[in-house]
Amino acid sequence: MKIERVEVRGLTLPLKHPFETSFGETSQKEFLLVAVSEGGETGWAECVTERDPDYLPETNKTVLHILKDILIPSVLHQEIAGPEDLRGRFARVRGHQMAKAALEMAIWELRARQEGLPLYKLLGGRGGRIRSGVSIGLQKDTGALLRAVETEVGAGYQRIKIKIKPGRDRDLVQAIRGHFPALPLMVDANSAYSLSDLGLFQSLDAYDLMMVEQPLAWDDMVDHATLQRSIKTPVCLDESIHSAADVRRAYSIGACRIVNLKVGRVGGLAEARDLEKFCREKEIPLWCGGMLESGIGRLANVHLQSLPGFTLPGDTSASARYFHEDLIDPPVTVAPDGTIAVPEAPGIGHSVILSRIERATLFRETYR
Ligand code: OSB
Ligand code: MG
Repeated sequence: MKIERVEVRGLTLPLKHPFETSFGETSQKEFLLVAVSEGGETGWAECVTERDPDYLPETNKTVLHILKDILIPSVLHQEIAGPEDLRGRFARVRGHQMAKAALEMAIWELRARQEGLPLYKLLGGRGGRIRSGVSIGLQKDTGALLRAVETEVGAGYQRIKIKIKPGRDRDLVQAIRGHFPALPLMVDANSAYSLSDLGLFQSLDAYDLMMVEQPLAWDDMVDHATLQRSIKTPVCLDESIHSAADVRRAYSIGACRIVNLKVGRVGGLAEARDLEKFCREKEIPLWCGGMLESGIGRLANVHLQSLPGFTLPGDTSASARYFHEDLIDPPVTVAPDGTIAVPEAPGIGHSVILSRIERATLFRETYR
């Protein structure tokens, strides 16, 4: 392959409802899209960074810098064997996984279109349907949370995740369990706690949660291992996992029993495949996280989840939960049985609607 043109766009899309986590509230999604072209064909990918470094250190501006000054020059007009080749090319750059993933995923998508294959086939997935779960942000009060849970259970989602933060944790879980005793339920703390909260997590053992996601610091594994030894509920790592090697390390010290994979967080699809293989071989339950993606990133997650190592429902839910009008057509929909169809058309498999992208675009940079 020889990439002839790369376009990076900054977009803004209003979220239907503000999404609140322990690190803050988002009501307007600000994100980057990368488009790579060769011989009249274009591949698309979405970057998972946000404006501020409150989930992980990368931001839209650090990604722009790394793409423009380092990663794009390393691929533009160069002979590339294929998308698998990019990890090696990007290896000298430390960190910046989200920037690497955005460019790498666009090249995977381009390759899939060139070969006339759905992305999942290139990745070694099975196609068919994937199991969908849902992530519910912090709500204004417990009543609002219970109504949101009821709505999503009614929509068919196979498991419900709620966000927690100090002072808004045990009571929320207790209230949900009061109304939905058998619901597959989990909590995500986004690193809001420390080991001094051990008592809280021990008390959560009483509620039969599927897991507690990233309770402790975003850059920690050792404290998570201490916590996991002291509670029965499985710990799941999100923010702490930046590579397949990180999963190997976490596994070797018992820092978690379940893994959340986000392609942007691990630097791309090639790394994601290695991580999936490790989890499959070690029988570590794995699922795919989400970052409130538009349809472009959402569909890439759908394809990836048809790999057999994804044994638990992910955070990929319907486009309509987030956006009035998604950037793809048709939007991602979830069937009443809580599953999503893996597209069969080339690339991500739904049409990218350029007029909607144009309308949401704040700026655009083209490299030739
Ligand atoms: O921790 O999984 C997370 C959204 C933004 C940043 C971090 C997270 C999330 C979610 C939402 O939980 C998942 C989704 O619905 O896309
Ligand atoms: Mg999380």
